[in-house]
Amino acid sequence: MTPIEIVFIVCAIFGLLVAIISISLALRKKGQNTSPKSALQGQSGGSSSISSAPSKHSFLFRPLFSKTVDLSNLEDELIMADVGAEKSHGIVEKLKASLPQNAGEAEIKQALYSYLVSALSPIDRSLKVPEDQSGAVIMAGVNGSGKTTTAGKLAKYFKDRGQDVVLAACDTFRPAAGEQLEIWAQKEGVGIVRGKEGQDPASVAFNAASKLGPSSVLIVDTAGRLQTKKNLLDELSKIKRVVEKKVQVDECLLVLDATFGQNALSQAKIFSQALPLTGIILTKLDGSCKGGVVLAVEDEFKVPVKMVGVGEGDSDLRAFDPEAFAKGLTQ
Ligand SMILES: Nc1nc2c(ncn2[C@@H]2O[C@H](COP(=O)(O)OP(=O)(O)O)[C@@H](O)[C@H]2O)c(=O)[nH]1
Ligand SMILES: [Mg+2]
Repeated sequence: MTPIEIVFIVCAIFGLLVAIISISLALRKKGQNTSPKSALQGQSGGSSSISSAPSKHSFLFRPLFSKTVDLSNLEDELIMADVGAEKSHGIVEKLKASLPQNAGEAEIKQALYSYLVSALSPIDRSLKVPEDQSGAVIMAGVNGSGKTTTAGKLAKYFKDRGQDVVLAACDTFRPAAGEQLEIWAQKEGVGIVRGKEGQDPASVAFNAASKLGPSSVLIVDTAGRLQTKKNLLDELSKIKRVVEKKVQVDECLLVLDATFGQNALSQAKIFSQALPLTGIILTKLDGSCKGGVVLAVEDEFKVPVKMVGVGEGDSDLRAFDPEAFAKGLTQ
């Protein structure tokens, strides 16, 4: 073998190795992009790359059905996907009216998609907090539903919109709750007012409302202990009353853990007695739940799902988009 032939063979082997490494790297990257988590989180990919402004089509819901559906098992499948018995029955009756008895799965899914879009799209789901004057948002919900986390995410949302934010740590029962909110305030660079342990939550809310500048947003994080039903009701309505002495309360948001399914509804009913709810934020949709609970909660509380929580990070809050919802559910 001549020296030229040896050089030629070495170059060929080297070239082959470079090609193999490039192909395997490209395949690995593609595999990451199509992992179940990023598919769930929609077009924007991982949570860190998602913009804070709740965007359209940025979160696809999980498919509603666990098996092939036809008109005979549709109602059961909807109930199993947390839609709720009454709502499921109503939907199936509506679909049956427009579908042939032997309708196949594709036809049923298409009809369900159209029904969902036409039923959910006309509802106004915007947050009513003005950009050019001060406003307030009160968070309510059972312990662990995601109130404090969502308050932090909302702080980022309003701050990114150009507004000053003051967080009111009104869960004075547990010191850890105030600390948790304090961490969010530091992270997002917004103001916070905390009280002493056991302090009247309404007085903390009032102090925080007194600190608002022009076009600032007050976000009131509250406690959600259900053991003391009467106290909870009194506490929440008093918080709203005192805040209103200083600033208009634009939103009373019920925070619900979607993974609780139907149980989330029965637990949260009490909050609609305490506050005139204006919207729902469904959290933990990145978990194992099926999105059917959206239909059930709107039916139960007669207020719109305005946003959904899809992770623990500050950018993991999305506007609820009926079309993406219907598309994901019926895919
Ligand atoms: N995966 C996930 N976890 C969440 C979401 N929202 C809140 N959490 C977590 O749920 C737990 C309870 O949340 P927290 O805000 O303390 O609930 P609170 O008791 O209602 O204030 C915390 O571990 C949060 O990080 C979400 O959208 N997705
Ligand atoms: Mg909390």
